[in-house]
Amino acid sequence: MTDANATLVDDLAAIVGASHVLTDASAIEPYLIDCRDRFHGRARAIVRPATTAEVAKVVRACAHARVPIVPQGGNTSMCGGATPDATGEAIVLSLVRMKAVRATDAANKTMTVEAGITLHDAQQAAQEAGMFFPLSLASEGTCTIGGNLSTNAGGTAVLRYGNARELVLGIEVVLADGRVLDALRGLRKDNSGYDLKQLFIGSEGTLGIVTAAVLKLFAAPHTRVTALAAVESVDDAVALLRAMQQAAGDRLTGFELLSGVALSLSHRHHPELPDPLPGHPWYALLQIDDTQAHAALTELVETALSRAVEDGIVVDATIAQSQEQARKLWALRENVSEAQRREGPNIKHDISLPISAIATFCRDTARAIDDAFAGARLVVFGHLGDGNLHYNVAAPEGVPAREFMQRADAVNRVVHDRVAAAGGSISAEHGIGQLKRDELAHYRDPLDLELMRRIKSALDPQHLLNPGKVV
Ligand code: 2HG
Ligand code: ZN
Repeated sequence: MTDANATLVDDLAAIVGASHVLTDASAIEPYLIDCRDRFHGRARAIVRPATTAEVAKVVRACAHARVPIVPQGGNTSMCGGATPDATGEAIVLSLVRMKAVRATDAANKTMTVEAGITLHDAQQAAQEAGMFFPLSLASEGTCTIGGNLSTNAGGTAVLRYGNARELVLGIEVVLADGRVLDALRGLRKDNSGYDLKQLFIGSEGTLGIVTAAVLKLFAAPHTRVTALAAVESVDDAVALLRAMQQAAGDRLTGFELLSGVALSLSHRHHPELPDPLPGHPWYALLQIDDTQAHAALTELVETALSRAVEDGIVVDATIAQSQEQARKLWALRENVSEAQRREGPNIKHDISLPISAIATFCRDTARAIDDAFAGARLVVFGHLGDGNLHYNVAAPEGVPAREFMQRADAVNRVVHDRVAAAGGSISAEHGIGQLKRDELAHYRDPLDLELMRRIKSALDPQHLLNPGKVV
């Protein structure tokens, strides 16, 4: 360790306590590798403050020493957004000790939490207060609210409740110079100038470090119906989405698409889960919720699905008869990503498109991938109700997964060119991180990028916050 680094580490230890500045190689390793094992970074130290005031002091010390800071929550980024680069210049600022629920307000339907609370614990806290926080995603046991906000996380209930962006009324942010922006307001209407919080939400820790947030809560659902429908094509899945929206209105909370390949993969790794409608090319998993305890939702869904069968949109369908059956259907969906990971690395595309363009996109892109990379296996699933697909491409049978990953740039070009042509986005809910920085530069309008860089320079003139991410 150089003298300058030793001094900084001492200064940081004086702020957060020596036991919360980690430098030992084995202790820091988990913070340096992303959850997909794509990026192996290095860092001077992992620093774990317990309060906003400590975060502010750490940032001030680093700004003074010109040391970069990589903010980190649960380290579940799909794009290496929370992992430091390989230079070893940065510190990782882990927010996991900041997990307090600072306040709940039943009349205002809000809850103020710190950034390091896991999404699961935030959901639990809302439930204990008799309310509901709807953000829901597969990594909710590990990911944190700070990370959810920094990436504007989506998940499986966006159709009804919106992305993280729509679920936040106020935030507290430590700025690059160590000052604290206290915008922890719980207002549903506030037109007093620029909406600064929205600048920080989705900026992946490149403009400031979110330390707390006022979250919007909702009335808890008391009746829930989950159904799985087998369909012949993506066109039919889109037609079913429209039919269900017509039948259930905004009670349609989630509408997920799964290819037969994706569902079988999940099932292969979880043979204990049911396989109620085997052998179809596509599936839709849908959930309808009502705040009333005895809403006649099952009848509504049965009628809508029967009509869809009569109309030739749905081939077969099943409705979960118990909460346990519903949980298992959802587990089949939520385990797809993990099942894919167990098969080896794959080339992920987290894309969004106008829903009306999705079926054509899927047809054209499947053909183009097969022409260019014969035998490559598509694992397509995602949040059809939001126009968001995980269009993942895995190695052909017999080709080692790591070897196929070397073709990622060429595969990305085939997929993302078609996304761009259809007016879509190359990142729907996973963010940009370090994985998609070049793709962003390739596809975003130069004026968009110029404005982003100007905002970055204005808020972080020394470029110390999460360097190498987003822009
Ligand atoms: C999901 O929807 C996650 O399951 C992960 O966003 C997607 O692994 C993926 O590609
Ligand atoms: Zn997803």
